[in-house]
Amino acid sequence: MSIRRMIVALALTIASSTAFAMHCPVDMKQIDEALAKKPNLTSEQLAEVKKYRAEGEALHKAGKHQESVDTLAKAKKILGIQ
Ligand SMILES: [Cu+2]
Repeated sequence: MSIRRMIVALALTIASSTAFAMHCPVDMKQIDEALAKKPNLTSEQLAEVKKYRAEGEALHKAGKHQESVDTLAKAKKILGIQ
């Protein structure tokens, strides 16, 4: 692999990880906003949403942004976001 290709590959890796890093807080904010509106969920669903929300935040802080986005997506699905 040439130096030039390595630099391009590195730049793409940084760009994509930054995109994920930006995505988790947006998802967390959407979940918090939905929760603040007192969604019409069962207590089981609410517990699940809160569990995924907490897991997502922990994964985000651990730098596992893809896992975080996937976990937060489960919470969003229960809340009916998007
Ligand atoms: Cu993240």
